[in-house]
Amino acid sequence: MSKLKKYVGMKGKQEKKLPYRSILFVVIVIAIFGSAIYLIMSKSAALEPVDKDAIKMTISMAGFEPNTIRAKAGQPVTINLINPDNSHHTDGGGVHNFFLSGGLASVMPNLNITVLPESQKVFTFTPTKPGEYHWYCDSCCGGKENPGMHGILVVA
Ligand SMILES: [Cu+2]
Repeated sequence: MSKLKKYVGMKGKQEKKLPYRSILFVVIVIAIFGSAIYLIMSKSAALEPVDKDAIKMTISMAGFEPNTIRAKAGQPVTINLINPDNSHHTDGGGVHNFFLSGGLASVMPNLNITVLPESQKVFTFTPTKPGEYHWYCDSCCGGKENPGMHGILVVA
């Protein structure tokens, strides 16, 4: 048998193995991507707000819900902020926050409330002057630049 024949023989064997290896490769790729998608999409059972009297607000990659709240000057506002996202999000690790600047005149307290993945926080503040105050999430998807991560507090 010449060297050339041996080589051709080996090549033939390799070609027979190829479909099996291709299938294995595809299965592994599907398993890896499937797990990644599952980890990102899976959410724990909806978190029930710990404070039933507070305004229930959800913050996730979909934005704030609700994204408008109304209040009266001089009256305290309590928000129960729930973050249902898990920590497998690559953008910000599933952490969100509620950032509201009272501005230079300090007619509103400055708020910077961070909510870790799959958890919630209750916070209270008292707006002192009527007006519209803008809040946003500063920890994901470009933060302030992301048009979906905003909300308006209307104080009468
Ligand atoms: Cu966010």
